[in-house]
Amino acid sequence: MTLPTLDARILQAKSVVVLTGAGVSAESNVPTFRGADGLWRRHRAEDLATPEAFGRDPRLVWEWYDWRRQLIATRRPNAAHEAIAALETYVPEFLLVTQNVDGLHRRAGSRRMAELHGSLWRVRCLAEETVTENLAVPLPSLPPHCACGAPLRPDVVWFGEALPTDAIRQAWDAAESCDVMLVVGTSALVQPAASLPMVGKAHGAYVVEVNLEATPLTRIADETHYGKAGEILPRLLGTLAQPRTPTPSP
Ligand code: BV8
Repeated sequence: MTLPTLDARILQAKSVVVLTGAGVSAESNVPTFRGADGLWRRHRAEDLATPEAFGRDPRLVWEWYDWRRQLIATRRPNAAHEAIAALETYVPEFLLVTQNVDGLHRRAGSRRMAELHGSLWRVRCLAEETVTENLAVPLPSLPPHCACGAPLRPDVVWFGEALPTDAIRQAWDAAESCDVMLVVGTSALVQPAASLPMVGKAHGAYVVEVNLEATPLTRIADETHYGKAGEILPRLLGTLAQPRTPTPSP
């Protein structure tokens, strides 16, 4: 008995979740966290992506984020982002759950999305707690300040910080009820995001992993496809990776 192809399985699915990590942006030349050119290589996560680091040296932390914003501003979504954005238009109940903060999924057209770790392109006032979009590249001053005079922080989730409740609830609910979960470009090391595929599997989802290498998730995945997401997703998803052609008006 031959297994249904993934696109056929997705077409029969009512609900699909896609979980992405930094690997989905690698072919846009955005450095991943733990790869050979990884972001953490030049900096230790503990030194920069924590509230303690920000409290100790907000300027150093903002220099790192401003550098990442400037780099990502010159990058474009790749075929993997585009395939995921197209897939969303074919599935009745679809949720993209991303750990990425680079904004490339949104630029590719993804809309039904939970950003578990926030976004580099939003800032939060430490006094008013207000969150605003900020696309300034480079930032005019480091650390930037709110109009009220208080310092701003990146609206991202640092290590030791809780994830946004609405995003994590949305992701957990979707993982518990999806028929297919596609996991793309994550080392599956960072919690609680890394637990989502196990939640999906435990509730009967068919789990498909796309990665350059094996991860802690590989042993529970129903399928693992080794290679670059920008090459594999269009092949795996077939016509579902192509934007819907608008039906010509009669
Ligand atoms: C929390 C935003 C509690 C900032 C990030 C349980 C067990 C163990 C540890 C913990 C646990 N619970 C909590 C922890 C601690 C910690 C944690 O998980 N630590 C790990 C390192 C062990 N978790 C937390 O602190 C979380 N908070 O749990 O708080 C709490 C609860 C209530 C109240 C208070 C507190 C917060 C975690 C979020 C941290 N923020 N980012 C920023 O970006 O600056 S995490 C950071 O890592 C990014 O978001 C990134 O996305 C994420 C995960 O990494 P990946 O995306 O997977 O990237 P990576 O480079 O690792 O891997 C890339 C993969 O792609 C590789 O597998 C590679 O092979 C593959 N690849 C590369 N190229 C391609 C490719 N695949 C396909 N195609 C390619 N071309």
